[in-house]
Amino acid sequence: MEDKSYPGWSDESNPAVFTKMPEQPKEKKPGHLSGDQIKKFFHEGFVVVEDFFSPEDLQPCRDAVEKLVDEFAQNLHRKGKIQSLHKDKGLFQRLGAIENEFPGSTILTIKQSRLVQEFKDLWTNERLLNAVEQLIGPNIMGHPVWNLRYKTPQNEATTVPWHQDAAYLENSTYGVLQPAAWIPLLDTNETTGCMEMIVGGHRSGRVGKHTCCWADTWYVILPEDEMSAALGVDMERDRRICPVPYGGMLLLNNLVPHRSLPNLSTDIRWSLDLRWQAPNKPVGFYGIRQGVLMRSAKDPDLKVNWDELQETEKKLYDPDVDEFDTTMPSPWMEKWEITHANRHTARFLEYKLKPWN
Ligand SMILES: O=C(O)CCC(=O)C(=O)O
Ligand SMILES: [Fe+2]
Repeated sequence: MEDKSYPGWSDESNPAVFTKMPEQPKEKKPGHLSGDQIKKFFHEGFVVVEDFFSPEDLQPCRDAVEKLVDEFAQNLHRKGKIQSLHKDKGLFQRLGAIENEFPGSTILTIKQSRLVQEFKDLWTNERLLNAVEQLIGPNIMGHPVWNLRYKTPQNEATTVPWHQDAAYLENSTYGVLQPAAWIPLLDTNETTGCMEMIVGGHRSGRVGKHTCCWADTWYVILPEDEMSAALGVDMERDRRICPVPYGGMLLLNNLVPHRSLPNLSTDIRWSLDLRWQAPNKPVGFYGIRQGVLMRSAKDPDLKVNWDELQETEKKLYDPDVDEFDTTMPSPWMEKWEITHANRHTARFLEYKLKPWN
């Protein structure tokens, strides 16, 4: 018997939202995807677009990450958590060395999640928004969930198990197309830990029953047998490992199941994931942040007001908590059955009782 008692469970099914291509822009614009690429996005649930970004688009992000890591190291050093600043190490090594000296550093960097100007520029990159317009139409809002991922070598906390992105958000988004661009800052492949996708896993228009949490992480999991039963996919036939070279991106929708593979290399696999959706639909981020309008058909000169992304009074984390706390209490922990409790779920239960929730 299907257990319907978890708040995340829904028998809603919205296949057309995720499989039907919208009307295409009349005029051809820089960055536009080919007809085949758009068809692939809607039919397979994702598409790898190689050679999309120039080094001028991505180098500022690499530099910004380097600066963020430097500031992070300086802070740990000042507070006596690390003895060495590891300044001799470059972008692909330094955070790994810091993590070795002060385990949990990788998690602390995510919790900071600072949206610096360079990431804003990439998110609103003209050519990228032209491509997004082909997927969702001319009114475009940036979705409040974005990540800089720093997959340090052999680190469990950054190996994301099978999931549909919708499982992390409120049920009100189960029928909202929210395309994501996954943009690596180096060549990614099976060794550095690229993504693995389930071709066509979005076609049923459903969200499978996820559970929480995987190992010592805050991630939800879509078990393989549930994926086959609920979404009608064949785990052996439909899985695809998706290497994405530097300069390329993987575009995916929020119902296609995917996971990220472990990083077996000695380099950090840095990537950014950015999302968009139509502005008149719910973003489903638990009232923590709203979206930010990036394009409006009515107002071609729209200036992006980044203040729209500011956190509301609801916080993801306790503002007074120890800055070196490495737990990630997360709102989706309430959506799914906790089949594996850990320090993150324990902290979530504790936080729920706090006044800002
Ligand atoms: O980058 C990863 O390891 C996982 C990314 C992911 O699941 C996403 O961007 O939706
Ligand atoms: Fe994801």
